[in-house]
Amino acid sequence: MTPFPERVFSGMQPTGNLHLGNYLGAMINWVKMQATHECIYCVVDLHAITIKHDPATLVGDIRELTAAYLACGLDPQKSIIFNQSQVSQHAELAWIFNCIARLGWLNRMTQFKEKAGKDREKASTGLFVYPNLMAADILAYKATHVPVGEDQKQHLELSRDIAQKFNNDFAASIADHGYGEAYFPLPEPMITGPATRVMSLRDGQAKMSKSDASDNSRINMTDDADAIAQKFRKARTDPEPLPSEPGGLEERPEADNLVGIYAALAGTSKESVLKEFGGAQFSVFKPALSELAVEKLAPIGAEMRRLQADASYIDAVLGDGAERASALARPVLDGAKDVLGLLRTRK
Ligand code: AQP
Repeated sequence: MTPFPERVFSGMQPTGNLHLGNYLGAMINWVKMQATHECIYCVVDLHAITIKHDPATLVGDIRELTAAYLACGLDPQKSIIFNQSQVSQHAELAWIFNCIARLGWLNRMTQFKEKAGKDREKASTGLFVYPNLMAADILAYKATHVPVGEDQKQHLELSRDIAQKFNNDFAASIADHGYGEAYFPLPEPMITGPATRVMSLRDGQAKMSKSDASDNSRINMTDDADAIAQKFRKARTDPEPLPSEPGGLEERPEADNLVGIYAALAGTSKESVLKEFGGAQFSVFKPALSELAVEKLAPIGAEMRRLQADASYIDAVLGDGAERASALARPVLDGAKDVLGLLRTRK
């Protein structure tokens, strides 16, 4: 396979309610990767319109998510930060991928089934082909590494299948155009955050999620100290004290989740959390967890509020990022068109 230079791409939807799972599962990793890689971080607003949305709030949600990126430590000098709809190559490449991906592949996507719910016939076709747009987001930059939470593993596999099929189906044309053996890399999922699957505070079997109707199920990045303490106080648990070894968390999903959150926030392991709290009741552990969460999240929330008050700064970051992203994506899309045999008369 042609070697591709390492490049990181990831994104989040501006659908509000950014939560601790998004932070621990993805964002923490994104920040770290800036030190070692060329990184591109996108606010994927075209994905946000695959479900019912309110045009009156979307712009604010885009700015809020951008403020969260910056407040968590993404640096627009080091990384490219932009919103997807300002770089038209994403949508164009997604159309090409609509013609590459097979219906059977998309029919297997569990996230579509969950999000479409019982009334699948009423889901938008955009929601169905969402993974093709995600593949385009990544491959428009020939990105090689994609840091995400565990729930995105299946979509990443589909991105790899699309890249592989494009490379196989058009191998001769790819070689004729001087691109060697492969036009697109097979992007690697990086599911390596401190907590790749943070669970709901109300149900240890369900993922913490933006769309859960219960706000008590998640810690939002904008929650204040009182809300955080109240949500952890109300978090579902069992009546047993904490065990002193991680093995004792098996069959105790709620306890396992809270210990995992503590470990991720403290930058340590579950084992060392249990060394400290083994034998303790939740009445002792939950306040300690709240205190730690407030210590880590309050500065981020405050910085988000400060940045959000300056919409022109946020817009300038996104505008500059979109220019830089377009400059990278344009030749990739042009090359894909050449490989497909489409005629380009405009430079
Ligand atoms: N609970 C989670 N634990 C760890 N990582 C998580 N992620 C999401 N939930 C958890 C990761 O965060 C990023 C969010 O990407 P997105 O905004 O495109 O996804 P989304 O579907 O809008 O966000 P949610 O929170 O998953 O909302 P729901 O469940 O309502 O659809 C991804 O990297 C994801 O893996």
